[in-house]
Amino acid sequence: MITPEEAQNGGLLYAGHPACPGCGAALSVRYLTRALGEKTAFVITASCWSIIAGLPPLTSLKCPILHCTFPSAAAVGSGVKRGLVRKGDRETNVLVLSGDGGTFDIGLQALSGAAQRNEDIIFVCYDNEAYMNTGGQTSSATPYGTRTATAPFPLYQDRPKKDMIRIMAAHGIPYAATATVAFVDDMHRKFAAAREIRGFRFFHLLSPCPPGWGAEPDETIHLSRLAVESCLFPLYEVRDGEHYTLTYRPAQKKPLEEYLKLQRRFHSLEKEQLEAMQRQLDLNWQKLLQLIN
Ligand SMILES: Cc1ncc(C[n+]2csc(CCOP(=O)(O)OP(=O)(O)O)c2C)c(N)n1
Ligand code: SF4
Repeated sequence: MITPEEAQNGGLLYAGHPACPGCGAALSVRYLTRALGEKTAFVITASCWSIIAGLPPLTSLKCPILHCTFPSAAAVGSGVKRGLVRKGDRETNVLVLSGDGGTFDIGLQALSGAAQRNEDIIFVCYDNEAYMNTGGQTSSATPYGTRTATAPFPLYQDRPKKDMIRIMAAHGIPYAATATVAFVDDMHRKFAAAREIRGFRFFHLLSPCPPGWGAEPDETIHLSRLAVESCLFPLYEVRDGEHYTLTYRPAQKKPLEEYLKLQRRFHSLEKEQLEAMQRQLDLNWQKLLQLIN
């Protein structure tokens, strides 16, 4: 549980950063760095976060940052960590921060390699469900039914979202977890736990993006909560690739439509498509419950 002192501090993120109002990706980093502490170094891929981190000599993060290309992210993170250890620093957390495009698509090869080698790094995917920094193109994290810049009306994403946690768990890594900004205590507890674990740790953070999702900036927390309460984005963790634990169980599952109707990216959906999405969600939720130990 986050302490009152921790809740007061802004983590490693300065105020006045250039993210859009209501940016879930910026909030995620504010919260997760409260748990990781000052001895953290960031490796950041090309993404909105390379802008949010600030153009040198300005910075929004109170820690070292290395910007890298998409495909190399996990390899660069591994190299930074090994270099620090070589210099006698075993303490600093090396955190690779990447969007869903950089994680689910372009960086997947190096990510899989680093996970398989069990490199001692924390890989964080903030998932805004498209390539937002370049105008909102479809990624393989974009959910079925979404209108994106590369799927203009009347087209929409017609493939399901990749299940990244299951892909990472299949590598047998020590720790993988989902988290999102409406559940600050849950996120804090998971990053505090990850800090104490050695080896590869992976986080999938659902991060609402008001301009990209066609949502109001003050709805970010509400959307994040609805995603969890509808069981669209369950909160859980997986240890050693096989021990699945649900960290929050909604008392009553909310209808998916409540979440979708607040976002213009879903407004062209027909009733049949909405029903198909609800059916798929129900199936995914049942499949996850079967994995819970
Ligand atoms: C190999 C490569 N392809 C394309 C680009 C252009 N590019 C820069 S940022 C970006 C979008 C990144 O999307 P994502 O990883 O989802 O992060 P977000 O922008 O949503 O934060 C793209 C396509 C690039 N820098 N490198
Ligand atoms: S486009 Fe979205 S992810 Fe990027 S800074 Fe703005 S709100 Fe954040």
